[in-house]
Amino acid sequence: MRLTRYFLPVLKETPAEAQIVSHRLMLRAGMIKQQAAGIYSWLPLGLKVLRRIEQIVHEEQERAGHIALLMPTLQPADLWRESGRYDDYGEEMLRITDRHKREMLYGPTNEEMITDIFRSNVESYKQLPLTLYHIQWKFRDEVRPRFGVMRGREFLMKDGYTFDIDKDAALHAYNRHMVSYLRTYERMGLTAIPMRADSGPIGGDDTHEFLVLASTGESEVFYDAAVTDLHLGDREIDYADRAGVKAVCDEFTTLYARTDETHDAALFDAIPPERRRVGRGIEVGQIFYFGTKYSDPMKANVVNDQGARVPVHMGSHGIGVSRLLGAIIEASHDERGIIWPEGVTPFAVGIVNLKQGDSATDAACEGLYAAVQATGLEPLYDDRDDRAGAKFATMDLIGLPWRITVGPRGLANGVVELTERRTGVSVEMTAEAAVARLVEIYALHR
Ligand code: P5A
Repeated sequence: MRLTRYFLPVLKETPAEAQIVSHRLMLRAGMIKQQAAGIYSWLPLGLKVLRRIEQIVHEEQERAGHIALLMPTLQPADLWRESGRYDDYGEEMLRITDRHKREMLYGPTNEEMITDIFRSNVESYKQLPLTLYHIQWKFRDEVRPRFGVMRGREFLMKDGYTFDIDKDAALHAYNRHMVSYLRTYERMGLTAIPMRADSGPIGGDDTHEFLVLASTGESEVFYDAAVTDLHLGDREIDYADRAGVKAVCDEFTTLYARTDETHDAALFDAIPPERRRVGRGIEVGQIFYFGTKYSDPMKANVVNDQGARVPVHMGSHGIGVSRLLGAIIEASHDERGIIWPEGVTPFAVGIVNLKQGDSATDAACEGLYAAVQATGLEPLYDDRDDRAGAKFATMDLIGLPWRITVGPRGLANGVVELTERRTGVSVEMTAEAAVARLVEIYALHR
């Protein structure tokens, strides 16, 4: 993409309404525009990151054997009457009446609808286990929408639903989700810690939230510092291996890590004092096992191997896809702007032309632009006729992890400059070497 042909409405001023850094930077970098309280348009740069996050979520869900579908945003109220949640959900639910006076709602989550799909189509235990998920917009009429996409009213969620014949199988589905989520967050450059949590309106006894540590987080968290050293890395996971998947979950949930909802002071005090931490965290996902809470009232039964009809054991598993943009920025920025981890960056590299209009420099930039594209990576070429300082400021603000600077002086020596956004370290090399280096770097994030 050439910047002169792109739509990147960056703001010079810091927007007064934004209280936290991720909200400020998303507005300044021209990623989102607020349309009403907690409701945003996704401008091209914001949409690109959102799509990258979705892509990682899809890849990791498919890897775990989970199947994508797509349910609508609007749902009939009657389904929610069947589960008893229509009245329970309260004012957070946006209720709508259509022209035929039928009661509808904008879905805050999809347990009822997926249970309806299941009961209409699945008869036998032989069709289990089954995990269906989608990535779809949700609406929750939060009292205090704030912090930009972090607590929106309309927000994008990945929500997956598991159907199993018994509790053991359902807990394996729960564990599979925990591991697939750990992989998902790591690919986004995040450390998200699973913490025992409270189930709220979704229900059930077994539930973990995934928290990214950040001083601006809405949840208070208590943890053993050693949990922050745990990483999945590139180990192979066999999602069919119940014991193996459980062992990974045990590794990540044995050390103390809880939110204020489930905090236990006695257990916390048992941690060696130098490892005790109290902080704040951003909830980027939550998983639930709730047994037959929905399958019982909604009669989602299957025939078991004894020929009896039994309600299925269910769980639901969510990732805050749009919230993740805010969480990643909270975890990765400096005073000049965003620093995207390679896994989610909107463009692989920024190309800065220091002397637009100089034929040799323009030609070198064009050649580099084509060479990067030929590798399958996407460059953003700042081809504006502007000062070097202004170009660097834009690149730093929008946070591309790598920048190649091309100017007449370097070209006279046959080199360009490759700069890492995170460290600010610049290295001179030939244009070919810079492209080869980028290919190496991004191969690690596929
Ligand atoms: C699990 C999937 C559920 O709704 N039902 C389907 C279950 N869980 S949850 O914890 O309530 O939401 C899942 C994740 O969605 C994000 N989230 C939000 N993101 C932005 N703005 C909001 N108002 C908002 N509310 C929830 C969180 O990341 C949460 O973990």
